Amino acid sequence: MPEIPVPENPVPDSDELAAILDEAVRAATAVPQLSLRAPLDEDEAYAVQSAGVRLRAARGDQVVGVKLGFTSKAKAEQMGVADVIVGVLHQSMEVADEGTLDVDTMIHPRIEPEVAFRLGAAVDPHADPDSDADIVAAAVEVAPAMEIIDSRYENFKFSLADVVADNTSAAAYVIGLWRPLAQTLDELDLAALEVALSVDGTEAARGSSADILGDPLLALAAVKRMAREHGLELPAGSVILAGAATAAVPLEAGVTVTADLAGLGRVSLRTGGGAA
Ligand code: 0L1
Ligand code: MG
Repeated sequence: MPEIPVPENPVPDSDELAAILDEAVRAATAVPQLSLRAPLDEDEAYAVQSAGVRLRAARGDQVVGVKLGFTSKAKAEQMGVADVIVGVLHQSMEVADEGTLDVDTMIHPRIEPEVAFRLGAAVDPHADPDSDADIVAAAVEVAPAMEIIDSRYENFKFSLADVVADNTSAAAYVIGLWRPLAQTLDELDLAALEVALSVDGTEAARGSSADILGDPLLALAAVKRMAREHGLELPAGSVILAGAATAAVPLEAGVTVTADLAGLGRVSLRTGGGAA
């Protein structure tokens, strides 16, 4: 009888890979890059991300929105990528404005100032694929925001597929006061807001909302396209994090971090944790 060869290292499926990252989140312990264990293409990486979203949803951690990554030219060039990436925001990731985030629940968190939008109506990503008019009309509110990213990989080191599988490092977010988008656009040029990130009152990073795809409003079209390509839904109420306006800053315990987006407003959080 011919011998059937047994592969020495069978490629784990997306549920197994998602479980590794999920456990890394829950244990706040970094893991080796998935791509070192098995080569992943972009579709496989998004399949791992979706499997991770299902794991959280099965625990009752609802999906509340989406986020874009690699929206700044500098970060995209650094990663050698030509397109944005998309991740999923869960209810448990939300921190109230001026609230407290326990950094001991994270591995090596970093924080970045962002612009957030909220959809007042559902958008079908497959409707009118060449137009962004529906998502622009559905985006009724805008707010200053900060995202906390926390790569689940050792040394915050990853390939493009790794970071997509890891839900684009999404870990937490905080949103300031929502304002009506239409009125805000009459008063402000959303593409030219000066943005400052400070830690305990000392400036840690400065940039411009122009760093977000040239104009944060362009994130809406990008979100619709990425949702269509990667099977995400955009129900009414969805929060959209458009991208970072400065480089991300390491987040320590026992500090207050504030993002000031000139004209749009400010948002802040305190950090707890740091127990020896
Ligand atoms: O939100 C972001 O721009 C981060 C995307 C993932 C890359 C990273 O973790 O730095
Ligand atoms: Mg971000």
